[in-house]
Amino acid sequence: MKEEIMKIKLNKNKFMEDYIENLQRITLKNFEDTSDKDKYFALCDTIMERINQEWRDCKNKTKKTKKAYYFSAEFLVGRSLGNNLINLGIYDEVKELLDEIDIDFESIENFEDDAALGNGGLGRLAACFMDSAASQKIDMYGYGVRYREGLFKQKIENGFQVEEGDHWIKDGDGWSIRVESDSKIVKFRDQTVKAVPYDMPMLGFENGQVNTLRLWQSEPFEEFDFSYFNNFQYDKAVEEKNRAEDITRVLYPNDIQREGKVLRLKQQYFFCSASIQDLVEKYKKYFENDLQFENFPKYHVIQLNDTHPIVAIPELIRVLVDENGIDFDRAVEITKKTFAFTNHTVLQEALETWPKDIMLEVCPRCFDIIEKINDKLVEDFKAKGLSEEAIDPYRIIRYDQIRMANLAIVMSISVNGVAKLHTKILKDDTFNHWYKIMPEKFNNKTNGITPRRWLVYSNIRLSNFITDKLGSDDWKYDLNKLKELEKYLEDDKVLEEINQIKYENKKDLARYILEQENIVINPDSIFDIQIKRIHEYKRQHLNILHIINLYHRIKKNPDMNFYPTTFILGGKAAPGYFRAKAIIKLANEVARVINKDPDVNKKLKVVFIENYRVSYGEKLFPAADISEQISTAGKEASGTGNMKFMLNGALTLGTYDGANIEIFEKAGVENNYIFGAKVEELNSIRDSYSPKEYYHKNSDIKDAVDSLVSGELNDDNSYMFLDIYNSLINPQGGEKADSYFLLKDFEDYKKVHEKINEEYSDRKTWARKALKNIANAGYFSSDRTILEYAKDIWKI
Ligand code: 6GP
Repeated sequence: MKEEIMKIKLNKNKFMEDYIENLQRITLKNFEDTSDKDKYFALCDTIMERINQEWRDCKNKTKKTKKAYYFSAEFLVGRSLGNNLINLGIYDEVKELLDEIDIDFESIENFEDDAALGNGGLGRLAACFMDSAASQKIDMYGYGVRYREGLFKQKIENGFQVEEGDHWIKDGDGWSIRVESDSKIVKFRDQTVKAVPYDMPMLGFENGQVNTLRLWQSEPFEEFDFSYFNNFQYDKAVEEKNRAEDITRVLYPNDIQREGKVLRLKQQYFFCSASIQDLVEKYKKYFENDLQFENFPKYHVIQLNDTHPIVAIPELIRVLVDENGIDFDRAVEITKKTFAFTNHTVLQEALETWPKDIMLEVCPRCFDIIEKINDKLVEDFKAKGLSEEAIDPYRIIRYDQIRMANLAIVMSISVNGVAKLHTKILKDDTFNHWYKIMPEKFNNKTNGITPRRWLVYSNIRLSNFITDKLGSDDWKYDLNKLKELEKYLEDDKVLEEINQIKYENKKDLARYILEQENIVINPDSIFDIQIKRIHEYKRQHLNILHIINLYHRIKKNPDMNFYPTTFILGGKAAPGYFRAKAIIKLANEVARVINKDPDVNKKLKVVFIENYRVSYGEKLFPAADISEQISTAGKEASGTGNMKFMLNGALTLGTYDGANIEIFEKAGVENNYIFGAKVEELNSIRDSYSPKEYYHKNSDIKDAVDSLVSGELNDDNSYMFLDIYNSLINPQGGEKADSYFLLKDFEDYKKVHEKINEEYSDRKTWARKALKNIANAGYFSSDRTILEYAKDIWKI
């Protein structure tokens, strides 16, 4: 294995020469006069030149083998510079080289804007998969959208979230190549646009493999419509251009929640149509002499990342039938063998349905095709003697709504969930009717994360320590090797080193937080971190209610035995999700009150991170003692932040949910902190649950909940805290009280926090638990996940 691994050879002198030359050439400035921005872009260029040969080789090699195509509306890539240097195996060398000419690498790195072309888990998973596929030498191409504006930037003003645009490429894009000649025409009912691909190299880890992430940008079909110009209708010409560019102008900022807008379906159809055309066109070219569309699935498998790209299914049929003269039934058979579908959440509000009229407005031919598939399906069920009622859950179209997941399940070779429990819920509940008639399609692929970005790059101390202890860096290629670290479980010196590394990372984070948030935190305190999108099911408000109650208890009893703790929260709320924004306001208000209170602020600190994003995460994960994973059981499909924390030696404080369960399984329940009701219990009490009972019986719960409306906390007349209060015990307008069971789990959560607080002082035992977690994180490498997709689903 190792022999195959080939670093891109770095000829230091040549690199330096090229770099300086690029710098001066692209800026027309002398070296001394160049800015950080200039230096950053010249570095991108110099690296892109170095990988060009490998990239071309990968694009042109072994054309006639099966390849995987990952269709996703989101790729949350983050920054690329550091990661690319790591994967090329030249990170340290380049850093040194720049140092020699007095360039501070960190400020250049900080110049790069995150490519935030995704909302959260689903998009970041896609990016981890790109890294792992290349690192495992799997030919996988990503297809998506090149949003001009990525996920909004979050400002916190007076404790409220305020959204700002994220024009991430305003200064240029050092990592993409515009491939004009591969442009496609995409036709909507009311407009025709040009889809222009921008290719980003996806580098394997020290192996010479370069896969491609192809993102489509929407542009006017003809740059200027001269007929308008000739008629002096300039406005009209500009309007057309804007209308075309609108399609990929901005990423919809809803995570989980669907967005039933025409423009959203246009985005989906836009990138799916361009991508399908791309595949079919290339196929025809390569198989010119022996063109049989029956063989298309022998060479292509398309993985659909949730419901967003499902419209690619009717689009493939359309292209085969309308543009290549294939008979409809044959086209359906070919298509059925080509697609595979991943579901990423059981929350009903995410399962996309499109109203017939919207689909007719965007891509009428796709509606035709879906209708035919639906008719055939219903006919088959009727032939088998099923009643109308029994057929109902299977219908793709019902009451003029198109149920995209049903379309994907009928038309795919595989349906998978993203953690064991999640897949079980899909089978037993969400898609149970399908599971009953096609059990063989259903399978689990527990998520993973790339160890390159989330350990090698972001936690250099721990990474070097592991290499040192294991005597080689083989673990970077096979993360299961971390298991060997268990030989140090009883080695006091090594355990001390683990604590020391964590401590250094916490000092780094404290410095960064002081710089960014202007809050002083103490690296000797416990760092307890919850970072993820803000959502009721993730229960950040459980965390905050507990902090409020803790604050009150410390105030009442200043001598209470308590290990100083810093609670850190971060995450964005969808702009239209009032209650999630209320949770952000609450976190900031609680932080304000506690941090300024001299009675407690030596023991308790609360930080709300502004604008949490991939690059901020790279600083937070390495510095955590406690990883908060406290979703209502059954709601978090998997979670992947939980894996990043584990790999970096944090202990999980979590519910029996998503991949937490598998983390507990691998690292041992005794090395983590589990609390809360299991999904079976919640299912059994769902109808009888009364949060008021908990509220009245438990004085700590009452204390915390009442503080929402007591006047102690100020929501600036936004009624936000009242809204949270009502959601818990005083539901309005048909809503169910506390549907995420915060009050039910509160006492248990409080107890487990007490346990953590007590046990943290035994530093050696703590380090041993951290080591247990690190040593057993190998399973959660996305290398393992992607190999499972390749073997079980893609058969490549
Ligand atoms: C997320 C899930 O909420 C998260 O649990 C999982 O780890 C992640 O996907 C990757 O599988 N789902 C989404 O982000 C989403 O938008 C439609 O689902």
